[in-house]
Amino acid sequence: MASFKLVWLFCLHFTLLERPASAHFIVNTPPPLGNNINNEDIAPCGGFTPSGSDTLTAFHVGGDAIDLTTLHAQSYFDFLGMLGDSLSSNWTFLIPTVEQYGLNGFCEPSVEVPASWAGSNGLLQIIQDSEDGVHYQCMHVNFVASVGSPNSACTNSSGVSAQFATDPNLATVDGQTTTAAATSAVPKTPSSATSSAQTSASTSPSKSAAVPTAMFETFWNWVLLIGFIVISIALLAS
Ligand SMILES: [Cu+2]
Repeated sequence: MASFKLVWLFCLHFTLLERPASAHFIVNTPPPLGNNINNEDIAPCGGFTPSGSDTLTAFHVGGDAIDLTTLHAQSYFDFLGMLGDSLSSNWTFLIPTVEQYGLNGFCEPSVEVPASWAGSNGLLQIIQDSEDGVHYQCMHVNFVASVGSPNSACTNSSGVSAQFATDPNLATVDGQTTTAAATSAVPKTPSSATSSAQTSASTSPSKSAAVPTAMFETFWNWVLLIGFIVISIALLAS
């Protein structure tokens, strides 16, 4: 019986303490400031701070590709940008909120920023709202004139789809005051969204506090945890 207890505690240890960190989303192009799955809930840039020594990636104001890998079967994404890297000015919404389905590759092939940004450095920000919270990533870029050439690496994995939608939770998180523009007359697949209607939609530059990472993401994780505890107590008391 004692050896069984040991084996049980060994399993318990790996189940509760060594669980792999839950993953959220990864930015492939343009390269993000950094990617740390454990800090991805920290606004505004997933725990990273832009600096003057960052390597900047050219981003065409007339439309350029943003290539993601998402590890959630369903989530909402907001795409924002700002001039400079002080994080003190307002973020500008680049396209309406996107609701996305399916795992792995997700491509926004042509995201536009205001034409007047050409020639300046700035930041792009992506916010994901998924079942386990709100996650952030930023990219440090230099905005350049004209339209980017299509990026062949930026593709949707099979089964991936997306549409413009309204997410009340994201609207609260990022201070988006109107969702009307996001729901009318938008293409089924957001590929060449206009940016004019969505610029300067943010009235509140402050982000709400980051949502703490949930150790146990779903109901079934809780069931598993409680089951382990009950059985462990019964074993140890026997
Ligand atoms: Cu996640």
